[in-house]
Amino acid sequence: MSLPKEKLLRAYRQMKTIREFEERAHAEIMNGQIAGFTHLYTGQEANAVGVCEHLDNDDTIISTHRGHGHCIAKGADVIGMMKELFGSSEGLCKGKGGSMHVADMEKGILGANGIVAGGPPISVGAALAARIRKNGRVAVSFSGDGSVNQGTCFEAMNLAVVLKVPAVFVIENNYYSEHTNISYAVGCDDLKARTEGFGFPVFVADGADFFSVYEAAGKAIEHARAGNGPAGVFAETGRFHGHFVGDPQTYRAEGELDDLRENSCCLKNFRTTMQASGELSMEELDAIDAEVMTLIEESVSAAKAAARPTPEQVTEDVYINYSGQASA
Ligand SMILES: Cc1ncc(C[n+]2csc(CCOP(=O)(O)OP(=O)(O)O)c2C)c(N)n1
Ligand SMILES: [Mg+2]
Repeated sequence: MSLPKEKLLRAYRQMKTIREFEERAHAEIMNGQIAGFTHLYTGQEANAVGVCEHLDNDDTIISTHRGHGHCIAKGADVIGMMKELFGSSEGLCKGKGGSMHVADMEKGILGANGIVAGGPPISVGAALAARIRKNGRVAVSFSGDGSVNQGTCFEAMNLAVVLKVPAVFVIENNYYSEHTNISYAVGCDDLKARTEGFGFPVFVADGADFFSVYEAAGKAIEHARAGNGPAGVFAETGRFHGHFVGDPQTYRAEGELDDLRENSCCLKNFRTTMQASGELSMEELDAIDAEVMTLIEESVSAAKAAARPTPEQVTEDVYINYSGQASA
């Protein structure tokens, strides 16, 4: 698959930004600088970027508890996100969302979501709004292998077909739901066929390969945008950290993590593909690496220096009245 150079550079930059954001967040959590429960997306970057590179600003995404990567890929401001993780009132959600509830309506980011399979129904609502308004938007939900046996996921998939709405269900199979392997949790061994049973096409991707995800997501999004109803993407992927930061990961096989980092790294795979095709030089990619490291450093310094909420601000935006006036 051949893409314009600008697009290639951007895709790599986005994946690298997610990787370094997550690795730095990990370090800052371990240092005690970031409070709260955090799930890192390291290893899965190609999925978020391969999908979001097809989306416009006004298309919507809904994410999961492992949502930093989806938000960055959809265009969330990295400094605003780091401030959010640090609980600053200057954060994207004034420090009240934190890691698991980053949102930015201006960017079509309807929010990360702590409820497993809470996203698919929301994306059907967003897709129905797009269909009624005839604005050509698509609504993407990202969810994990742990979401696929949830009733909300089934209901959303069925309703999307019935209403023929432009919803795209992206399922990232990282083989674990918390500490339980998919082989134990899912009763059938052909999830693609089971999902297609709802009545929409599902495109399969290698989640460690940006180009594979980009191609599969392109077909699914084109299908939905053209008014043919929902579509799905199934990507096999791997998370390089535990379920949450601090997870001792005793359920992993020996050598599993080393193998993942060595053989399922989307950044390494991207570099290998570029080296073989000659479309980008390693120097160009190194320059992006350096710029990303500077941005991440800047985001942490800004987050550490940023204001913390005052006692008065803590109770702002807690309730809303439906005449449109926020109340304390
Ligand atoms: C409805 C619901 N049930 C259980 C949980 C607890 N929980 C949080 S994350 C998680 C596992 C999700 O696995 P998966 O969907 O594969 O996503 P991953 O963590 O692998 O990204 C569970 C069971 C929850 N948050 N919501
Ligand atoms: Mg999973």
